[in-house]
Amino acid sequence: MRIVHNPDHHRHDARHEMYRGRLVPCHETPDRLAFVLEALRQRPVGVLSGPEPVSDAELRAVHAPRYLDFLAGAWEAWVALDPANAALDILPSVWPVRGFRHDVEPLNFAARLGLYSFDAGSPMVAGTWAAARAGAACAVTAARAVLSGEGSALALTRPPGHHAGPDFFGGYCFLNNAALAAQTLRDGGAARVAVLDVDYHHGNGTQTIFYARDDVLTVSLHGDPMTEYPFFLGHADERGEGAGLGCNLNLPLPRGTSAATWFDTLDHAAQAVERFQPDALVVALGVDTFEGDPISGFHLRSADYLRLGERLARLGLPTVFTMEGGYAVAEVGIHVVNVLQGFEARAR
Ligand code: OKP
Ligand code: ZN
Repeated sequence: MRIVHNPDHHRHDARHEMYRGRLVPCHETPDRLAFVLEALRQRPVGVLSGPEPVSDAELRAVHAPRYLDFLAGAWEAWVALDPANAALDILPSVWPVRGFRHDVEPLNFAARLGLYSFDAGSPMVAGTWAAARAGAACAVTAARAVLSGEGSALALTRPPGHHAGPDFFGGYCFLNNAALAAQTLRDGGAARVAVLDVDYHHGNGTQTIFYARDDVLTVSLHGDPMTEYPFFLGHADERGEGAGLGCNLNLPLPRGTSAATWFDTLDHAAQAVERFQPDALVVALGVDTFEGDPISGFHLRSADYLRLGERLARLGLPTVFTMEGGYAVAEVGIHVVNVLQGFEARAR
């Protein structure tokens, strides 16, 4: 397994996210990746490398140019408002809901920030763009490695990506690494690609990016959006639209779901992937399904991640993993490496 590590991830090191009317410490922290690297030192299940560059054209295959321009210039615009802002994280506080216009990009920075976001939990700092762009490069590099015959690869990166849509950030995500990997696989010759999202939270960004397409199947099993973040997407009746009708599958599960039920549901997800007959698979790998996760509600235990890896390997597909959530920080490394080890044991 090839493991493409983001050398710039630590530049995204925000302080606070808005929660219940207060600014609370971020859950999505640089030490999450440090724990994965440490676990990989103890169990070297793959070969580490850095990312190759990603082009603007590759980013634009998934994200809107005006959104990319906004992200690239956000920190400078923020500091231009007031030099004192350099000591503060960027958080949005106004959004264009139903009836407001999305076609006109305002000049005001707070308004542009709101136009391109959907929550106040995803702070940006000076290094966010550099970190996110290097993460996108990891995802594209991992996909290129799989295209050139390596059986599997992991984009070992943060911030995560699966909540980021064509032109919006949120849920700690700015660029959709799983979607970029899937698009790279498509452009490199894979006629059909499946994205399987096993993070606790619905992969709303990935769903939205591919919703009208029949060349990329998106499958997500996740906490029921009636009670779980991101709340406004992820229901079972969202099946795709137009040519993409039937190419999106959501498998929402109640908060408190056991590992046994979760694995039964994973089987349904895996069968849907098999029916689609893809040439390659992208796994949006969140390990926030762990029973000890501080913000999630499923009950997987550490050994279950070995089983997850084995089940994914049974699909027998060239596979790109992208690192998504997981906030029981000290266990994130064990769980990610368990998935890779289970995958490699079965794939061999
Ligand atoms: C990102 B990923 C907790 C509120 C939840 C958003 C969760 C984003 C999860 N105070 N905030 O899917 O792991
Ligand atoms: Zn998550």
